[in-house]
Amino acid sequence: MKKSALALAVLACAFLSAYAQNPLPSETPDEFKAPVDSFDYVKRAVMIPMRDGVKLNTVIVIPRKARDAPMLLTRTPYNAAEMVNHAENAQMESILQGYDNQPDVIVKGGYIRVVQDVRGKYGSEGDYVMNRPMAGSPFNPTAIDHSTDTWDTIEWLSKNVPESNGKVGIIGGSYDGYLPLIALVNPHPALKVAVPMNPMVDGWRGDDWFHHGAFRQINLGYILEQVVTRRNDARWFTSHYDDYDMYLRAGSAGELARQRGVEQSGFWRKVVAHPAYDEFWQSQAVDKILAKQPVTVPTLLVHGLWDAEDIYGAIAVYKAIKPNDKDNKVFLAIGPWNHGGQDGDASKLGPIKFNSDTGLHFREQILMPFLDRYLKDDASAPAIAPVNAFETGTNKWRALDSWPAGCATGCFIAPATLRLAANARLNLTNSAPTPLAAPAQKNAYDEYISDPAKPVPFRQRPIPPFGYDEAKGQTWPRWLVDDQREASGRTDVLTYTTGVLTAPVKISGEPVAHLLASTSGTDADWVVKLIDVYPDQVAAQPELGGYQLMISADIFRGRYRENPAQAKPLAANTPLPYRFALPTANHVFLPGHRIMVQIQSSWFPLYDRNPQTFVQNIFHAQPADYRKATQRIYHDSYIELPLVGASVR
Ligand code: PG9
Repeated sequence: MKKSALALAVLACAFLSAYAQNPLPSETPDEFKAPVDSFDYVKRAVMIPMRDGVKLNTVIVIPRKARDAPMLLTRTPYNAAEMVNHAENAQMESILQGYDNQPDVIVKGGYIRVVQDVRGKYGSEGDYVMNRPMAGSPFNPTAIDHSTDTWDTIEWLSKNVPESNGKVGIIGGSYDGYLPLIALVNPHPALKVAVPMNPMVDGWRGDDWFHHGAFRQINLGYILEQVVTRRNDARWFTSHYDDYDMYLRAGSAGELARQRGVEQSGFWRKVVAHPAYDEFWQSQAVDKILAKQPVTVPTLLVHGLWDAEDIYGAIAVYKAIKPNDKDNKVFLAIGPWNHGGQDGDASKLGPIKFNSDTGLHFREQILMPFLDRYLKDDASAPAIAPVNAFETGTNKWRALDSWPAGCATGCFIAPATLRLAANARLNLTNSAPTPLAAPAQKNAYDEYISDPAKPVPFRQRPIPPFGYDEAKGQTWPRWLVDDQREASGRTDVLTYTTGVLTAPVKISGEPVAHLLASTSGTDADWVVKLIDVYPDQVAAQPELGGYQLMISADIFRGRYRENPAQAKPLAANTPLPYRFALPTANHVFLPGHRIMVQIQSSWFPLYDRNPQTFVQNIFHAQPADYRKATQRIYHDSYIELPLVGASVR
């Protein structure tokens, strides 16, 4: 008995002393070793040192059997780790699904995938500055910018990834499309190709922040979330089911920003300080920056005809650098895409069908051969045409030598005139327009009351919040193909329409709005929409009967009519000429269709309201500044069209 008691006592002591040290042993190992040997890839996360010592989080995904493989780099402010971890999966193509990755191209091509957090975001060190101005510019006194960070990154990659051939391509869309453009400034010798898709290029003229001076207040949430925390933890919130109500109740964009804490964003304070196209915006315009650079790196610019976010950038850069392209290294792909639409299935957009998956065509027939040719030195890879442009209306791809070009051979582009006329008529003439700058004949006019208390919705209400999750009803990405019928029925929207077309009318390039307009106020916004009106009945797709599809549309803030860098009040009740380009189109108005132009003075809440009385800075406009105005559009006004005609043989 005693012995067993003793033994028990010994056991108890041992247990108690063990218990005292480790009351309940953890079930977690000191270090978990992920069993990744079965994966078809190897993933490495490295901190790459920049020349100023800041280290950037860089995730490298290597196909398991890779040898001499080229590297495809994306630099991003949108979380590198997440971009290469779409799912916990043993398969490389599965983890690369989603934005910017082109998984089918990367995996079929055997590429090494590299994604890096830009400085100041997520896993990277350093400070974040939106679209960091170029080193040495008045707004960046340091020696560091995205060009130097990209150079240092490629220098490291070309020497520290033994599975690679030391060659790097850089690809990305939107902000990630702006970064490949900046990589072209003093490019690293191992940078062999750049693919800027839907790039942010000029935030004031026509990309994310303003269009011709009108502020895109729908991006207030982005300006908050993207800037105020390193990992985008802060969240914009909505307070109304209908975004229209939320923005209208707040009054000015500045007031809503104040209510939502956006003033804590350093970038917002810069936007408020620079409402005009001053040195702050001009010095950041990437087309202007690149126009001064030699073209040394083969570059494939990618543009979406219905890009709701950066519809200006790719074409602006193409126009800026193509004249310097002595060695034919600049390529352009234009598709019927919304923002980033080329990344996925692009067989249709909203109800508009393209009769083929234009996204797959882009990746297989344009992107893949382009990358193979320059990253693998694969001379056997088919050469792509200098320009591949999808022609909407006819749904045909066109291989062209340059842009704008209506066809490969046998056609020309000449200015035609869509002139406003009485009784809401629109007359198309093949003659070149007479510039409004000449003393305009003050013809008849049409007028409407623009009431800031009832701004024209940019889409049918209730308007869901900005977002990309269709499952939550966030259809922002495809709003440019919304039916414009609702607007055409409003008394504060002027609508002009041609008769039914009996022959196709093709346009390739930028339509230009020439308005002769007056306002009873001292400031005004002018919105011009060029619209394809479908036949009253479309048997194959009944919902397209009478559909009013925007082909090209934009807004112009009147205060900048003389000088985008200097806002000036408008002379009230005085017909004044306005001229502004609309986004690029490559469209055929088919027989049986009609051409329509709509003109209005607000596009809400996408753009902030113009108070219609001149104030120094609209971000600070007070409720009393917002007043109704009587707008007059004179029939001298016209839209200059880049009309494609068959050349006389
Ligand atoms: N260019 C896109 C964007 C920028 C700013 C606001 C909203 C969108 C993008 O980088 O996704």
